[in-house]
Amino acid sequence: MEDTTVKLLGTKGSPFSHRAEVALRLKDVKFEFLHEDLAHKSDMLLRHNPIHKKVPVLVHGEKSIAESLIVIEYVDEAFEGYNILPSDPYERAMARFWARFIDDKVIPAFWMSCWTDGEIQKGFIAQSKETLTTLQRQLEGKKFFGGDSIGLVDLAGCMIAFWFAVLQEVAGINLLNEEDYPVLCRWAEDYCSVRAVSESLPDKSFLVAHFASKKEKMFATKAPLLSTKAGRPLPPPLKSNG
Ligand SMILES: N[C@@H](CCC(=O)N[C@@H](CS)C(=O)NCC(=O)O)C(=O)O
Repeated sequence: MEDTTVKLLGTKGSPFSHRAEVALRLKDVKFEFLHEDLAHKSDMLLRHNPIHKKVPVLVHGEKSIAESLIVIEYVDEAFEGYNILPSDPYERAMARFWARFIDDKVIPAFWMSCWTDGEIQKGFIAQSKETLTTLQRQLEGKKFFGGDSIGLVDLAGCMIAFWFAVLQEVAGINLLNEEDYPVLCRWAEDYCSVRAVSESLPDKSFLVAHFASKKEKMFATKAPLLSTKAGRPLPPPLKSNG
C-alpha cells in the first residue's frame, strides 16, 4: 500500500515552518510535526533537504518537498478543500509575485534594519519603510491579501504579522507601528486571530528570549562587520532553534 503519511520537519520558532503548518491546517490534513534542533540537524532533515538543509520540509509518503512557498503550493494542489491560491491564472500569478516580494524585499530590509546601526541602518530602514508602504497598498479595500480569507500572500507575510513585533522589540527599533502602517497592523491582528494561524504560532515570550540570546551571541562574535560602529558583526542569516 502506498505510504501517504504526512510529516512536517520544522521548528516552532520558524516563520517558514509556520507557513507550511498553517497550509496543512487550512486543508485539514493530518500531519506529524517533527521538531528539528537546528544546532544538531537530524539525519532525516539532511536526507530530505540535502541542498538547503533547512526547515521546513514536508515529507508526504516517499516524497519530500522543501522551501516554504513551494510547500504551500504543493499542499494546495495535493490535498482537497480550502483554496490557498486563487483559481484564476492571473490572480495566481499576482499572489506568487507578492509572496516573492515579501521574501526578496520586505523581510531582508527589515531583518538588516534590526541588526545594523549608523548610516548603514538608516539605509535599510529607508528600504524597509518603502517595502512596507508598497505592501500596505496591496491591502487597500481588502481584509486579507487573499480577499475575505487568507491565502498565499498572507501566509508568506506571517513574519510581518507576528515576528516583526518581536524582532523590533529585541533590536530596539520601531518600524512597523499603528501610526505609519495602520492597515498592515490591522491585517496582522486579523491574520493572527484566524484559528489555523493562532494554533501554529509560537509563544511570544519564547521568541523574545530566543532572539535576545541570538542578538547577544551575534554581537559577541568577531564576524565580518557591516556597521559604521567598529565591533559590530554582520548578522547571520535567519535561523531558529525554536
Ligand atoms: N527559503 C527558505 C528559508 C528557510 C529557513 O531559513 N529556515 C531556517 C529556520 S527559520 C533554517 O532552517 N535554518 C537552518 C540553517 O540555516 O542552517 C524557506 O522559505 O523555506
